[in-house]
Parts: sequence; structure tokens; C-alpha cells
Amino acid sequence: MDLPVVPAPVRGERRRGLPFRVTAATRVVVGDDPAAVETAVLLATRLGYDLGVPVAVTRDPAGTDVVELRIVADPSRLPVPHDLAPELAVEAYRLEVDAERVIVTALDACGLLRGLATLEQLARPSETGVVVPPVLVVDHPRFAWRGLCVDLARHWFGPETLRLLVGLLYSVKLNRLHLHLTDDQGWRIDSPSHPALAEVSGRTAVGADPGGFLSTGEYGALVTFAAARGITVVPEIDLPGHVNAALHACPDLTPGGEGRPAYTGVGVGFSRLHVELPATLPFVTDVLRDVADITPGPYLHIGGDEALTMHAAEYDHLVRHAADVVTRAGKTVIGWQEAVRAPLPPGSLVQYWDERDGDAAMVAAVDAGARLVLSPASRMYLDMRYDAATPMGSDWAGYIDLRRAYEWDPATLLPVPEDAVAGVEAAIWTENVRTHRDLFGLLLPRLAAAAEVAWSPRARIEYAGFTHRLRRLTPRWDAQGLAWHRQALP
Ligand code: TNX
Repeated sequence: MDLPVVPAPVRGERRRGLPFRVTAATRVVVGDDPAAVETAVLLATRLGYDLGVPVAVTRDPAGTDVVELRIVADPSRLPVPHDLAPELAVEAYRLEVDAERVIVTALDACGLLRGLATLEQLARPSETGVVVPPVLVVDHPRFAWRGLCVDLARHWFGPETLRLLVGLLYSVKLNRLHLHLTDDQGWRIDSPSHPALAEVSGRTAVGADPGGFLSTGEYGALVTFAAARGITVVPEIDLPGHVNAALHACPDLTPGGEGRPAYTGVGVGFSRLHVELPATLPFVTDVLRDVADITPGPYLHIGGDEALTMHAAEYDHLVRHAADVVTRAGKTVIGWQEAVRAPLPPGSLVQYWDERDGDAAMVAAVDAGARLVLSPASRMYLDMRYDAATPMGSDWAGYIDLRRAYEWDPATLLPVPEDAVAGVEAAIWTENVRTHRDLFGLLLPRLAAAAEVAWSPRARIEYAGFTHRLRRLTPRWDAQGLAWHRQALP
């Protein structure tokens, strides 16, 4: 029988014998790799919280009642295929559970975290406490980039919500949290070079709803919280369109030198930077450097979408400049698909979203050395309604029911080689998303479909099995008070 795990592992089987019981005697055992120790402490804290008693972390593997975390150098110890790309091998793991011990083995601390996510899904409450059935799981991801893009600019969701989201990503082995921090309606990150951005345009949002922004300290704390769960935060400063919030806060970015009015509507494509103004290029340099300075992760997203009122030469100039600043800050550029017009430096990531645009530009970008992150709007824009009866959400890319979010293959979506696909990213735009209920009702359960498409091997993708396994996951969402869309799960 299928193990009740989402995303489906490469290989997982139930074994004979008694379950492992997590008790007050349980200890977490770990070697001396500092990253693994941190993971062990996180696990022990969580177990201790569930049990109501402290759980020790120790080096001594002797005895039973042990959850042992092992980092090994030899891939054949898991085993993973010997030709598995290093970017995938770091997340591979082996999980063995019997009555006496749990052993998680990985090549990297990140793999340990993925094994623990599986362990947590297998763990069940019982009369005698938490039990885990005896299993053997050997697993690794299909794609390295598995993300969620959250639009904080149209409506504001603060650090608490973002931590909830990180927990959710971790539980289904998603590993990128892309923060859409700036847009026409708001600017959500403090940029020390231009304090007015957050001070003035931190306050605005769609419909004059409450705003907010992340201080650099709050952002840093979120990055650390995410990193402890194996998740990289990818910040986006959207340029050179989608910039009304910047033009509102910084009058010197407008031709007349007067700040634009705040924008609280939901239109797109009308705002732009002006390359000929003396303040513009320094602005781009400074805000990108500000965010690069507080981002330990390797990626910085420069937007580039829907700059509809700009000549190609101006667009090129600004996008090239932005890409250049990011490269000089030592980061890899990622941009929305329109940015390939610029073009981007080799090794950049291009985020595909607009299926109305045809394939040719993406094929050319791959030929020029880019890799793709796939966010096809008609599958992965989770702000779309499930169906005509969904009480809120958008529909410009059609309805997306759970099956539609699930039944597609990233390897064949575009005519490019599979290794040109870095991975998959779901997105939630928040023009119409105001509350927690709205947010989690749109994300859940479809985020689990995105996670399985991105992680599980093609051969394990099967809708009936997915919904069956998913049903075992939903009590956790209920326990967390997350309002998921029940009608989506037949
Ligand atoms: C398109 S996707 C946009 C966003 C909107 C979204 C609404 C993309 C790169 N641009 O600005 O919020 O559609 O679904």
C-alpha cells in the first residue's frame, strides 16, 4: 500500500513489525556536523513540545528509543542513483523506522530536513502518545526549484503569516519562498538607502486596506527561520514596470518631480521608471544592493513583467542595469519571462508564467544559457478560482481545480530539454486576497499538488492516489486552524 506521504516518495514501503513510539525516553542522536546538530535541536524541540517533556540531543547512539540523524559522504549508503545531479542529491534521504529506532540518513543537513518532513507526516497520535509505523523510504526530488511566490504588495501579510507559510512549505518539501515585495500598490521591505519607500508606500494597499512592511531585522529573522527548514527566501524587487509605489514615495523618479498618487486599484502595466532621469539608475542600484545585503541566499528576482508603456530600448537598458547590479552583488538573476528580451546574463533563471506568449522566446532563452522556473498561470496561479462556485479569487487564466493543478508534466510543458527546467513555482497574487481565510483557502489543497508535481518522479504522479494520500494530511491543516478549500477534495 502507498505510504500516506505527500509528495509521494521515489520509493517507500511499509515494513513488518511494531511501530516506533515517541516517549519521554526518546533521544535525538546526532554526529558533530554543526548543520545536522541544528536540525537535531529543531526536531528535539518539536518532539518535546508535542510530548510536554524535554527531549535530549546527544552523540551517544547506544540503546533504543532513538531518532538518529546521520550525514554520510557516500551516496550509495542511501542509495541514490550515482548520476543524480548534486543540486538534487543534497535533498535526498533515507528513512528507516522500526520499533527501536528511527534512522534518517542524508548527504547534507537539507536532506535530513526532507526526511523529517516525511517522518512528521507518518507520525500519528495514538492512545499511548505519538507512533510511527515501521517503514523504509528512499527519496530524492525530481526538480531542485520548488517554490511559492507570495504577493505581499497588493495586500500585506506580516511575519506571523509568513512563518505559517514557511511551515507549510517545509511540510510538503517546497524549498523556495519567493516574496513579491514591491508593486504599484505597496513597497514591503525597508530599503535603508531610500527610507521613504517603506515609510510612505509601506502604508498603501489595494482598496486602501491596511499596509505594512518588513524591517530589515524582520526580514533577516524570516530568512533564518526559513533556512532552518531548508527553504531559501528569494526576494523580488519588481522593475522597471509595476513601480507606482516607488513613484509615490520618491518624487525624483517622476518626470515632473512630483510624487504620483498612491494606487489602490488592481490594474497592471501602467507604471514605469524613466531611464533618462538622473535619480533612476542610482535608485535601481541602491534598492537592489539594499536587498542583496540582507539576503544570504543566492538569488535575487528583478521582476521585469508587464512594462507595457516603455520602448524596447529603455526596457533593455533598465533590465540590463538591474541584472548587472545583481550579478556584481554576487547573486544569480531571476526574472519574469518578459525579461529575456533584455537579455539576461547566462546562468540566469527565467520564470515562465504567460502561456499566451508562445514558446519561442523561452526556447531561445534556454539556447542562450538560461534555466526555467515554471509557473504556468493556468495551472500554478493559485489566486485563480477552483470553479465557478469558489467564493473569491480571479479567473483570467481560467479555473484551476485540484486535478488541473496536479495533472501536468513540467518536462513537456515547453519544448526544451528536461535539464533546462530548474523547477516549478506556484504563485498567489493578492489583488482579491485579503484575509488568512482567503489566502489559505486558495493555497490549500492546491499547494500540495504543486509540491508533488515538483518533487515526485513522473511514474508516481497519479491523481487518485494523490487525493487518497492528501486526505491523510488535511487533519493537520485543521489542527493548525488553516481554512482549506474542502470542496476541492472529492
Ligand atoms: C499577472 S504574473 C501579473 C501580476 C498579477 C497577476 C494576477 C506576473 C508576472 N504579473 O502582476 O498580479 O497576473 O493574476
